[in-house]
Amino acid sequence: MTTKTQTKLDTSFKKEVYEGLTTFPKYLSSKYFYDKAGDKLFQDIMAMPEYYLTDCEFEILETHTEPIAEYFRGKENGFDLIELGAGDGKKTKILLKHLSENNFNFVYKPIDISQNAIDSLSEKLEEELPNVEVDPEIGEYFEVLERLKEYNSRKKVIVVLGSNIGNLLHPRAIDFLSKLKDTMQEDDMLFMGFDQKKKPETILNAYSDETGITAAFNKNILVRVNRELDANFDVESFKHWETYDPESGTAKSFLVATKQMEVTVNELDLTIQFDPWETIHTEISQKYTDKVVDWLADESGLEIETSFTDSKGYYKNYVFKR
Ligand code: AVJ
Repeated sequence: MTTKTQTKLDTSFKKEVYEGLTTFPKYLSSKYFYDKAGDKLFQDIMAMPEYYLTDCEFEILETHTEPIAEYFRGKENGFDLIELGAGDGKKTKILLKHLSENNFNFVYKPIDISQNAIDSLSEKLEEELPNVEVDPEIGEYFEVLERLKEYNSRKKVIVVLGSNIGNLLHPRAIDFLSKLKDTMQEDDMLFMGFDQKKKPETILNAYSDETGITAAFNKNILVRVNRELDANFDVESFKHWETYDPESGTAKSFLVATKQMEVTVNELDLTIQFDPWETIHTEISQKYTDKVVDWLADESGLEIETSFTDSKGYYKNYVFKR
């Protein structure tokens, strides 16, 4: 990571934490979950039986590897496979393996906000799929989108897995998709995972597991603020709480103060008060239907070419064109 990017992330972190803790109701952005401990906790989440998203997307990629790869295939000069929010790349590896074994001509460009994730992904790929050319980048989605415009000499396949778009409320999702569309040319495509609406219990369980992994993941943002901004959150006095509204399809995570507290954030010269049961909203995980994805695509100037789903119909990966 360049020093410039690092500084930019640092200042936006400070700015956003200040903003989020001084407005009412309080919030902290889920994009700051992913430090070293957060990356590890998210990997633990993906391995939990309750967190069906990972298994479903795995199943989709495994069952439909060939047709998906055929959508990716470029002309003579191949394609750039650009993955936003690559994380540990476990699921993408299914596709990479197939593409590599079948001599597709492509470069894999994983992009992630987490330096840790990118480092370990690059190392693993070098070991497991040495024939795949990997060209990683660190950055936030919107900032990376600008740079995507440079990849225009051949077909671009943009991949966003894990229902990562679910962290964005619809207006921001449309903004994101529109900006993706703006970087796309005629033959380019977008391959994106959207978690679907389903039985509310199933969704709630995925975000409030009994073992407390999701709770630890959510609270880790306070641990991070403590460490990086010299704050004194009493992390154990906050309770992880999840809600799911089956009408809007929005799952929301909160940290709830279980008592009156005063917290000092030294790096921000800030002291804040929590009333008993006051909340910090940390994350949304939006659930979708075909209708909603159709509407998002329409609003963004994209067209759905096809979609793939798992045997339970819990999750869908859509192929978009502009
Ligand atoms: C990585 C944003 C897709 O919202 O399902 C998992 C993150 N949060 N458990 C999601 C998450 C709590 C995840 N995304």
